[in-house]
Amino acid sequence: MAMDRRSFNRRLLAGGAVAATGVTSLSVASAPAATSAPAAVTPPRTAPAGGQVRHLKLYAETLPNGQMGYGLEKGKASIPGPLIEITEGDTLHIEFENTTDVAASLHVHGVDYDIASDGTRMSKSHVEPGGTRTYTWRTHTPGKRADGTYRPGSAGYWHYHDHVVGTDHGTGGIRKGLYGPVIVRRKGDILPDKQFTIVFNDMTINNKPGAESPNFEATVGDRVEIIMITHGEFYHTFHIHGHRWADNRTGLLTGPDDSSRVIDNKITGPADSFGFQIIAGEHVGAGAWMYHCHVQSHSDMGMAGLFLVAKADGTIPGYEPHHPEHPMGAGDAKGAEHSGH
Ligand SMILES: [Cu+2]
Repeated sequence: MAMDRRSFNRRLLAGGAVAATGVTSLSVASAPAATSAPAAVTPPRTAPAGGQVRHLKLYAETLPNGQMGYGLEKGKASIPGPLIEITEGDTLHIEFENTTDVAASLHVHGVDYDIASDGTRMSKSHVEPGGTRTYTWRTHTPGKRADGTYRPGSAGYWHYHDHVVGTDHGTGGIRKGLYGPVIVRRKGDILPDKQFTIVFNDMTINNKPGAESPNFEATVGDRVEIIMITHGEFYHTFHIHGHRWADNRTGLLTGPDDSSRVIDNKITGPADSFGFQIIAGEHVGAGAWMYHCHVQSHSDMGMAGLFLVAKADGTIPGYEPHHPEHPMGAGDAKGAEHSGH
């Protein structure tokens, strides 16, 4: 009897192992769509060494709808502002022109700058309406201090924002859209195929109300980089369906011995920023993958959008772009509210 049970258990175990192997080979079998994509078979490009002096022109503008944005050209301001990407060792001179009718500035996180480039009223580094000022951002590579301790480099996912509109903390400027992403690469960092910036600002995504939350498009196999920034009054949690990343500087594991935690959800508060790269649809395939704040009332109020991952032929299985004003099935969210009465 006992023997029987043991052999039964052994058979079950063996069966389980076979089943597990079957599942593994199944997922391998479904992977070719991803592995045969050009991005996966060609080694990704990597960041070259820094050390250059670069120049940029940046404008602060009032948008037709009363919001405000930064742009690289007059009349081309956007929310979020343009992605500014440099490499450790680079110096960037930004000639900033304020075309709005209020004082504004450019204040950056993460890089090195003199107090004259702080972008605050206290340091008189703001810009009056119609004025221009050059801000200088410097970066450095990691190394050793004179005392032998490790000195981190500037590499990271950072951001810039106004610091004077509305209040001396730029509360009005940030609320209206004066913010944008900064990436400082380290030599050898893997470069992505596509980049998307997602900013949770108060209860909006990229200053768009819930019904207009932005969607982002990629093809299976694309190496997609997400730059995630938070502003405003609340904490949020960033979650994306079907994809995971490493909770470290690059969002990528360096190998099997990298003990960084792999996550698919991250708490984020005002002025936090992080970034990561994912291979679109890896192990999960094409689809309309949701991304959203996972604070339930926030997602119910519309802090949710779609990561639209298409097959190589351009189709997205199961996705019907119905009701553009309710892309996330906001009716369900309303129903949930009603059921609360
Ligand atoms: Cu939230």
